[in-house]
Amino acid sequence: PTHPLATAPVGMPAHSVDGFVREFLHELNTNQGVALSRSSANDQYLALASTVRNYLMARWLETSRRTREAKAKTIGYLSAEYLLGRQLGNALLATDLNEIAEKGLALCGLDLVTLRNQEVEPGLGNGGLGRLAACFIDSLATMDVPCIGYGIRYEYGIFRQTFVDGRQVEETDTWLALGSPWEFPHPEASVQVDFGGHTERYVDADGEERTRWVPSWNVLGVPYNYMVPGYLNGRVNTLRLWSAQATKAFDLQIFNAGDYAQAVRAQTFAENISKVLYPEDSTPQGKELRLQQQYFFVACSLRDFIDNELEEGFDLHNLADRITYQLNDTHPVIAVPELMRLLIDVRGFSWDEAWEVTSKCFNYTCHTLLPEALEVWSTELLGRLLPRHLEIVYRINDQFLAEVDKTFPGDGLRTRRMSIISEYPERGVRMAYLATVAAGKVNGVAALHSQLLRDKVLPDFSELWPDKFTNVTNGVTPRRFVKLANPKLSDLITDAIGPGWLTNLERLKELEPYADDPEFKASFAAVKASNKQRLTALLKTRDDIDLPDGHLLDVMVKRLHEYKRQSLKLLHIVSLYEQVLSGKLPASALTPRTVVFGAKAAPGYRMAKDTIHLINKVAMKVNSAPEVEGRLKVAFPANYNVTLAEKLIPAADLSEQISLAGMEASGTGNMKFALNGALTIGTDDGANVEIRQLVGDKHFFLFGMDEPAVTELGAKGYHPGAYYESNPQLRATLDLILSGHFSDGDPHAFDSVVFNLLHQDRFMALADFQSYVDTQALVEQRYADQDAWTRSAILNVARTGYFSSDRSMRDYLQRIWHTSPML
Ligand code: 26Q
Repeated sequence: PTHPLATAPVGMPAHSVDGFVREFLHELNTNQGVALSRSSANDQYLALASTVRNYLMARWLETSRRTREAKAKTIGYLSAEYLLGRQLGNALLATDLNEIAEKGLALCGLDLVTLRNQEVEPGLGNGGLGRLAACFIDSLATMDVPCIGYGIRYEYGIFRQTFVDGRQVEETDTWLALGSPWEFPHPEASVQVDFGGHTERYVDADGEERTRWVPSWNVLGVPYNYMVPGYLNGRVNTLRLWSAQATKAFDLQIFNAGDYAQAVRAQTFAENISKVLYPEDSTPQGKELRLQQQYFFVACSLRDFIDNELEEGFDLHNLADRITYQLNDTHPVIAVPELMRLLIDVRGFSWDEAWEVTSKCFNYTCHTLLPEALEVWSTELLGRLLPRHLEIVYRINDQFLAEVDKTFPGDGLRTRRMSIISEYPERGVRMAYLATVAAGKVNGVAALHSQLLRDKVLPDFSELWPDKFTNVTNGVTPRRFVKLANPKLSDLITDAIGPGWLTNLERLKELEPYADDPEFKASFAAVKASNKQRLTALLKTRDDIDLPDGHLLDVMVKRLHEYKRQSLKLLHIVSLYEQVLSGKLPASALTPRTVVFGAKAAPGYRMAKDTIHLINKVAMKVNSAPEVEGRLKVAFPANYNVTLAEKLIPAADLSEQISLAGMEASGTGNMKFALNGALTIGTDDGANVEIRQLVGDKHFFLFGMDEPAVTELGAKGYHPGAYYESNPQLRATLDLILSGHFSDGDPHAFDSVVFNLLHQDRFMALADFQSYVDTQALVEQRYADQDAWTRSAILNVARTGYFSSDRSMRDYLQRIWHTSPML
């Protein structure tokens, strides 16, 4: 280019109210094509989003230029889910434009909060794992680390939950319907992805035996780029989500055969691949479309980096110098044979050369301990969809088992145990084993989980490769979950310890002395009260729920799953209610408490859906019972999501983290609550263990069996019925449910939930019941002393800075990725 502007750094819009108004009106007029006076709230939101986006644009382009020029090592975060939450607030925060936007919009007669509420959050994830990915990419951008997040642009994210007669009903999530101002499609950079067919051997020009994959169909992956702005640091990384489209060749072929309708159907078939997020989050079904999704986004992502991010002529033997792929659970593990295939079949590498590179490029994070949550793909399906990849997996397995045999000669039992290929109930590929064999490092997501991963899930592997296993405790981004969600607390913290803590969260320690400062305590309590009022207003308009004033706000929000034990929380509620009803306890003895649930059930998970129904029925009864009026209330707002979390968590007094010990890999909600000054009632599970260690026993309500006790009880034989027989209060509680009291006299309405608890109770809710209700009584005692409670709440904030995802990222950088921020 010869024009001077063509090579100059991209201009940045001015940081002034006037400039902002000009840009905003320009966007409204030219992008939305409306005058301010005729514009809808959605027009205004879209124009505002574009305005903020434009402020980030120059930095985005500059980030990408600098990263290429420096040939810096990039983190390729491979995740099937990103649960991002709303973008506008975060973009305003990252650019320091909040005040300017507020003033500018006011000059236009508009209200920033109203416009922010127009945004529909991109719910491209199920829960913890997807939200973790969103926190991690936020932290990497903020820490100036080059990262590309790779994933799928689902047209429909996690379903919208409604309740009909207390039962969950799912509606499609049409997050794209009103426009999506945060994405940049790049159809010109589309990638072709092949499927099906067969493989062939042939001899190449050099006389080498080679393999060729002859696929039978293909689709196009269209990249959509999203900005990932660092906090006030000028870095803007990229999240690249792939959308599936029919290829020209694909429909032309059929079209030419004269079948127009068939060609259109083919289009639909291709586009189905990125149509919808699978809403199961722990018992994955081996569905073909799900495997198509996984291979689709992984194939696009590997090709994208090699073809577009590396300079021409780059020697792929050195690929590991330029990228390290993080496998977010097993969902992207098909990337391992895909990279092998690219190197061997396309680039002409030998097997050993390809393995040398591949085994340096991947690391694997495991997020579960539940055996049924480990992905196994049948070889029948894999061979049909990706025949070449199955061959490669077999060979990886052969070489791996040969290595096992060398280390443990003649130990056939062990080789069978460790095989990547399982033989029962059908022949399948154990994706966690494949990931472990290929990865440089394998990590769990909290200290306890990583230990159990070594000891119980992958013991043979940790014996073979002890140094491969490590822990990185999860974290959450304080930008979204403290600053954006809790501006009042953030101001209070800054008043006390000065600025800078938001990117150095361990500095919250400096708050410790303030836990004994009466003035600070009063302000802290006032912030909590104000957050409760904000929540009260929201729930009134959002759900027509009335939150009473002055209650202990007891919150349990997370996916509905038996191992998380929402049913145990429910038994506590019913137990309190039953005691008042039967006159065992005067209502006046209850600490006024509102329990808030938020939970989606996987649509095919019967027990989870029945539990939601039961919670809603109990809520209806309890909330209208004069006996507990003003003392006990249950609220279950539908469709818990990131947006609601941002309002709920800062208002909570008590955080419920009551999974059976050894079941919750980490939990990250637990961290968000503690950082916002809620006290935790929790088992010795996941990251609760570390939270309790940091905040101290006096400021954490521990109950229930620990993991060794759970294992012991399981070994000796667990009989839930015995607890029912021997514990009169538990019996009265379950009997009240069985009496039909909550189901208009129908005694069988909740048989599935109650009989499951009585006869199976896989997650031992009945065993932990007494300990739980006893500990809840301690909660009430402590809450009665508001001063002591507030002191504990402040210490929870002061002592949990460790749970910043910035710290998690530092751990990954030092111990797994071996790279550092760009200067
Ligand atoms: C897999 C295959 C097919 C269909 C669905 C899935 C699937 C999807 C999502 C399986 C699992 C998930 C999500 C798992 C998850 O969210 N795990 C949580 O991860 C958090 C972050 O590490 C932890 O804090 C939680 O403890 C863990 O439950």
